[in-house]
Amino acid sequence: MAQAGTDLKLWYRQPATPEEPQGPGGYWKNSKGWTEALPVGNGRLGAMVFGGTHRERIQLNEDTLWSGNPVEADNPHGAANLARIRQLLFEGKVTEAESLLPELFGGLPVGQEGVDSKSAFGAYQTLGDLFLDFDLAGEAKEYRRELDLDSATASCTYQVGHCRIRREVVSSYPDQVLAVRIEATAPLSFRVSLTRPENSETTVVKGDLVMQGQVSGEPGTRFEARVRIVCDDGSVSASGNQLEVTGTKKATLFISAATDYRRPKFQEYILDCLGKAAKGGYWNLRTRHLRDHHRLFRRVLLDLGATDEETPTDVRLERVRNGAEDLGLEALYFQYGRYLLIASSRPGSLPANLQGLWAEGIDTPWSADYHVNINLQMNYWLAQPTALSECEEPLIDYIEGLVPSGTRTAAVQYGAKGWTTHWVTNPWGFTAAGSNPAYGFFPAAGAWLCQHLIERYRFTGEKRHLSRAYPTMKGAAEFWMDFLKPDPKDGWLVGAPSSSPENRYLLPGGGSAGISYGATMETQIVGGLFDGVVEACRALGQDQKFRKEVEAMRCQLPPMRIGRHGQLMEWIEDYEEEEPRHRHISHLYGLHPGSEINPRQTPELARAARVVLERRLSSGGGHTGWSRAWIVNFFARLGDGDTARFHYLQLLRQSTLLNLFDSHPPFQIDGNFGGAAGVAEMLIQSHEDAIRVLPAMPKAWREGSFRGLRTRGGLMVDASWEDGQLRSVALTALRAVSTRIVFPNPMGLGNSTNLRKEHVLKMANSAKLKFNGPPSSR
Ligand code: FUC
Repeated sequence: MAQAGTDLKLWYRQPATPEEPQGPGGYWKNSKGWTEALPVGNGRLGAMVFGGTHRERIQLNEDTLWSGNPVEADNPHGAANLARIRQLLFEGKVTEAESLLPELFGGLPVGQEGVDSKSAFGAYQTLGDLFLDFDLAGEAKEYRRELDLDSATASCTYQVGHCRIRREVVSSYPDQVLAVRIEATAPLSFRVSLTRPENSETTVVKGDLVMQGQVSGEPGTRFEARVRIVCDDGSVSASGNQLEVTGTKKATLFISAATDYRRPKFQEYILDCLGKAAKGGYWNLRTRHLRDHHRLFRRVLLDLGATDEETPTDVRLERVRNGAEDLGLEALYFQYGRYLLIASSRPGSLPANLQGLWAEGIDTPWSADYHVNINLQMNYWLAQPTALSECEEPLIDYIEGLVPSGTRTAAVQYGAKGWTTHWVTNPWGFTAAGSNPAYGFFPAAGAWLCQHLIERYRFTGEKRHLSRAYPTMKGAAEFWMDFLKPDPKDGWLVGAPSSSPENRYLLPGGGSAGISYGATMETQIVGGLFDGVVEACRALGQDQKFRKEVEAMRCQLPPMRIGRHGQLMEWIEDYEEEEPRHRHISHLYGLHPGSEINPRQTPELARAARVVLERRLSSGGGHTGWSRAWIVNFFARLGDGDTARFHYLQLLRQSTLLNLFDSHPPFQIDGNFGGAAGVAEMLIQSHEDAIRVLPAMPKAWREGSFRGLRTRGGLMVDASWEDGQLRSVALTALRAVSTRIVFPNPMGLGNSTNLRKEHVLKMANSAKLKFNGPPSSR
């Protein structure tokens, strides 16, 4: 499939600002140059390529390079104290409950608030930096640096004197190595070094450059990175702890790295990968890399009708910030989200963390961990609709991996069956509660993660996946079946204590509180989990007795209610929020990513959801990248394409760095993924009882097309439009399909003149259907 007509390159006329890596601890904000550098990755090995002319810096990551260790942080008295805390909340003694909460019920302090990489909670850290120091006399000219999303290659070309130089960097999934290819028109000489801010030593071993070390923790993750240089001409020699390359016109650096996190014999694994890759040579590696990447990336095409490959990306971004229209950049940002997911999450890797795969320092922002009160979930919103199901596998594995410690947390902390987790997790299985009332007590995080398990089934229909996921979903439901209790006023089943992530509310008598009971988001998430479990029991034909119990409890959850401003209430009472612009808009979970609220079946709640958005936005909300991205998805679900696009543009204008990374600030990748997911929501929706094509089409996207988007129920959809009118839709059934399809304007099957806005679909597996709109007025 050709990708013509769409922008698929980020490019620049200058290298990323060449900043030296700082020592440990200095990275919370990321160096300026680092967010100009360009990312490549294969899910496991990541690199940020600076493209320097005389000194190249390639900052490296390996997905399991985590400090810290497993730790039991559940409060051993939690279960015994729960009833008291709950009783105080039910009696309206919120301040008292909140003051006792950290001590009586909070998790043990292990630094899980994510600021100290030396704590047991740990942090995701840089692997180190690879430097290439070229012996070049004179200034570089005719410089160009780019990241080609279609080939997943970062490259730079320039000229010094009469020597033309081209370098390209790929991270190969099939070969599990990074490769740097260097070609020059005259012999080049350069030194190669590997460094890390702490805990490492670099030596030359049998001609390879080898960096080894161990980070803090008990016992602390051991790691190794190894560079092997293969030159077509010239020579390679050791010089202290560096390699020296002399007089080459063509050379390849093969780089592999691993830790003992998942492989006790990680050093053998590295040697094996390097040996195979180097033996086959760069061009064979590149061929395998392209085949692998194209298989995923080329499944989806988005063309918004305009492209501008002549203007550098930083200049385009600046123009958009100043109000210019650049539809090509809007399409590019969408595809960049898909690119970044392919690069940071592949079968066998850990899921994309707060920074995907790319982290510069030792004390990384929020430990670059897995926050699960929005961030990790947002990272995967685009996986199913944009045809990257494989890339979601690390998340599925990760959720399962939380169950053993989450079961302990449920038992120790709550005396409950099943499993749960709270607002932050890490690859060491951290699931305990925190001690801060506004964010530490979010036991609905486990249930929220389970949404990805059932949604994957809704999209793919994979029974094997569902059978595997069902025990995890059931365990999450069992926790809630134990934890929910009738509230004293209405008898609804509610969680207590309960929070609306990170937000606090004003108490009628003065002061504020972060906990309550039956917070709206929690109820929505638990309702969604129960629905998912019921659906899974039916689909698998098992556990019918349990299903009935779940159904019975589902009916007793509190209804969503509308408050004094006409807003959907965030808490069980109509409280005012302490921070009206709060970045978490948790109670709209039911609108997105849940599906309880929509303009057709629940118009009043949809209106109340809009009031929430208006109130947040009029107080300055949407100020973090991920929050803005969520707002894009909300408006798309409300069917308001123009407002959705306005916020998509705000994401580009206010929360996007020069390499198009999302900025919280600092860099945080969730906004990239959430923004791309928002575009998919504007183009196609399938969360109700029908497939809706162009459900939230912005007027500014006058003409265009997409190919390859996926829906729940198993359809692949291609569509094109002109003057805002849908012109053609092609459907491919990826399994037997039975649904309705709804168009924004009348469409007819094939060449039929019988045009309607809605059709009933029954398609056999692999069947194709084509709908056409009325003849174009042009
Ligand atoms: C959530 C958010 C913060 C930040 C952090 C990593 O808890 O509230 O804004 O994104 O995760």
